[in-house]
Amino acid sequence: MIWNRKIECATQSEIEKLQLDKLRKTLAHVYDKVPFYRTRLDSAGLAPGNVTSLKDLERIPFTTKEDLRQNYPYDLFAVPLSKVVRIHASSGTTGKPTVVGYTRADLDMWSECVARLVLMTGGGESDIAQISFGYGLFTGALGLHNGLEKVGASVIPISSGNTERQLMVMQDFGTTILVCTPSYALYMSDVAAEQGINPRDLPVRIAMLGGEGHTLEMNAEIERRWGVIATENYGLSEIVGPGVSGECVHKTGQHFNEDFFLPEIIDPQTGRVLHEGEEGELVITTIDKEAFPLLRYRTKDITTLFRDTCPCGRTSLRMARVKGRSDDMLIIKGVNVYPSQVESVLLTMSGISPYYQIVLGKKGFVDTLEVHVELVDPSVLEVYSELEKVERQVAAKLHSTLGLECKVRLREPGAIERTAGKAKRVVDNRNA
Ligand code: DLL
Repeated sequence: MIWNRKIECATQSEIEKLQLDKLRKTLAHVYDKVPFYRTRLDSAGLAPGNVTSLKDLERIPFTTKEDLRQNYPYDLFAVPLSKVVRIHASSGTTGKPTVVGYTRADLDMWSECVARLVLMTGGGESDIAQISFGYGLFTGALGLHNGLEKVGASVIPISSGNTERQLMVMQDFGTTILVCTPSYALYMSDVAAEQGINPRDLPVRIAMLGGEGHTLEMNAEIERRWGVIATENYGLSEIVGPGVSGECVHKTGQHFNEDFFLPEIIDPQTGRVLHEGEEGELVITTIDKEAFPLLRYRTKDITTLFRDTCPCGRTSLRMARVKGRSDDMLIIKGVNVYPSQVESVLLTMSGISPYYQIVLGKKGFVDTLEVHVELVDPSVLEVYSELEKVERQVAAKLHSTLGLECKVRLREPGAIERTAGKAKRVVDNRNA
């Protein structure tokens, strides 16, 4: 399979024409089939037939996770269940999950999206892909699975966990593409080292990482440990799962599948639409889905969209690494901090490992921030003066970068919880 040059190298005006056409079809479809959207569009005074430009999108009200919850499980489906061939749900741990259905055509569209991402990382039919995301309601595993099969790779659906076995399979089956979260790639490399395996000696050549954010520094660390090219891909279950955007080998930002998903960036506070190049919350309208179309869905992910030439030749809109979720942004003593900023600082310091956790507390009425991070060499913990020195160095670097005083607690190797899925970076004890 080769990539879809017609779409991926289209001019902006060709794409916009296609987007408008698909948007109008989507609006007509949801207006007809989903009472929730009909009411919303009526109240905005927007009949689908009156949409004549992409600018009209701004007149459509946002859809939020709360709307999805209130229509649980199937009220936003735009086709009868007899046409739905797959059901997934969000990985949220609190409350009811959000439920997403796919028709056969939706699954084909999803595979196409993911196949593009695989091809742009340099993957293809001669690859052996080990999928170390959890199979189940989570979209990560099956999403990558179908896209990798579509390009003809040999897929190993191992799922997440049992890390020793993961390494054995990698070695024995000759895995060339590793698919997992960045946290799990990191953790697997530690377990490999414990077992006397140098991950660089394994046949893996590409790591397709997604499902959670990771900084450039963490990306470089994973590439160094594994001796691979590690690309990032992004998506969310409400929209499709993985396949919304992903990096090519040049890693100049994630190519956005804009012929399927129409993105906007808004100011998360006011909802005002921002220009390309400005940072804000990503909002997505699906324009090629049958079962579960979403209009102007607020992802809560903070990023930037931009357009410039990429050496790979693709002209698609690109998306910067996600800085964090708007609801993960910490406001400590009036300073805004994203966990990713802490990660960037920690990974540039020697002597400490990439395992960290941000612990929030309260002293009186004031929020406190502690950064717990593991040492590479546990003997530092035994020499108090040395321990204090390293803690002070890390705290000073965090202070100068974040503009915020925080306490650093160095921990012994292995003290911070490992994960085969998405890492829990923030522990909030403020209301404990
Ligand atoms: O995590 C879908 C996915 C799976 C994407 C595997 C890529 C690979 P959810 O469980 O619904 O779906 O979580 C979606 O995870 O809104 C982001 O906050 C975060 N996220 C996913 N990928 C990235 C990424 C899947 N590359 C939520 N960078 C999203 C930053 C990411 N955050």
